[in-house]
Amino acid sequence: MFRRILIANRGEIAQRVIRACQELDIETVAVYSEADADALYLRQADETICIGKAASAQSYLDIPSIISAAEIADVEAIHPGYGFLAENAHFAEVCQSCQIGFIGPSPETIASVGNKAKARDMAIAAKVPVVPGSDGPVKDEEEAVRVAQEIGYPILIKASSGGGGRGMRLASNAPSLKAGLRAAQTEAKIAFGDDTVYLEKFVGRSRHIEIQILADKEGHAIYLGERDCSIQRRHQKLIEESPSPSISNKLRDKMCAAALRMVKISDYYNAGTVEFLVDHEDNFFFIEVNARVQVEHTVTEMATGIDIIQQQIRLASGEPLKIRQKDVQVRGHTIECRINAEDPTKDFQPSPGLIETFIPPGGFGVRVDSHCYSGYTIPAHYDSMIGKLLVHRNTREEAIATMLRALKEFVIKGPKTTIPFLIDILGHADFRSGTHDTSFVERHYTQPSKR
Ligand code: MV4
Repeated sequence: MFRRILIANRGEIAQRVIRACQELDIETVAVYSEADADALYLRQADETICIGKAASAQSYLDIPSIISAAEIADVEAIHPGYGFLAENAHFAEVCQSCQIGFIGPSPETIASVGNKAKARDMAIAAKVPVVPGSDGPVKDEEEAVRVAQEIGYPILIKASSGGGGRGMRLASNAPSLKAGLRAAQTEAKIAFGDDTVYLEKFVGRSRHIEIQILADKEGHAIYLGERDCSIQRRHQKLIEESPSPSISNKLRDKMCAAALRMVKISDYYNAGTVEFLVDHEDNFFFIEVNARVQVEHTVTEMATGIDIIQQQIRLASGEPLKIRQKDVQVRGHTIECRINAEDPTKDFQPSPGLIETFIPPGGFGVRVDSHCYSGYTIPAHYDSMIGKLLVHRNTREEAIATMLRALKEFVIKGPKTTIPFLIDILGHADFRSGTHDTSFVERHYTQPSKR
């Protein structure tokens, strides 16, 4: 087991990893930018090192600076969290070449599943259903138009190096396909340094269901049930839950088995998520693999009682997977709401600044993962998520009631937050009935002009 770990991240996930390490008697080294000097997680770490300026490129994305901190602090491994360098194969490689453990998959696996077109090819080879689409990247307009004719519009243009909705364009006919192709390639070149794109038939009225997996370096892998992440706004997840209110046990078993086949064919180890779409006829389609721990890993922790971060650390240290599939039980119902410092009355524009009062909710079945406190100033430089509120109860109805009570109890004075918006969603009939799909937010909360 590792003696000392550096957390190459900030905010609530840095705090989450520090807590996991403390319970494993592992010393922690936290890094921070100048904008995070008053962050709560720094007070919980054994050692703290400032790695640079507020801008992510000069701190949390600065590989030489993070590696230097790791060398100075003499750590044995780095936990990348999510975002930033978590799915950067080059960073994982640099760790490897510096004999520093990387708490995640191998650089090769990160690179292969990180190329969404290659991941599709692996899914096909593993007999995992994929959406009808192009056979690998499309070379030019002619090929794109021909493929689109074969599979039928509407078509989604996706960046091979994208993911999470970035670089995606929807086309409903040949002219919009040609325009969308150029736009997607330009955006992908700038954002990812790779302009290759592939096509998929757009699956409308779909639900976004992802399977959490854990795998060791000897090839033993288990699934930890699913998370339904269909409540999203512009590809940002807002509410996640487990189990999904809308899939049968038969469909669940098929998706979990498919997720394990993806793990096997990609030589995946550590924690990961296999993402699927489910259409309104209960057909499921592979979308992508997320080679990192996700924001919403906490939903699965509450649902199964398994500490995913501690499992990541154990697996990265070379321990075999000790949890057997038959021991994994998804109990009760878990719902998570992401709390963002954004103003729902102003098109969700970020609302950073001083938190005058911060009083998180508590009580039966409530968990709050947040790095905020009264007097903390939310910096403007990073993602607007300031915490996660989770509830775990025996039934979905009870979980919704507890979540509503907890959201109303949450006091955050100063910055605007999405709490009122979340309260509205939790009260909406389509959400409460569990019949919603990924178009829910757009359909119920987006002015026609902004659709
Ligand atoms: C799709 C899709 C429909 N058809 N692919 C979104 C980002 C990444 N996780 C995959 N995503 C999707 N891929 C096909 N062929 C629907 C989504 C999707 C989505 C798309 C638009 C708006 C919101 C969405 C929420 C979840 C999934």
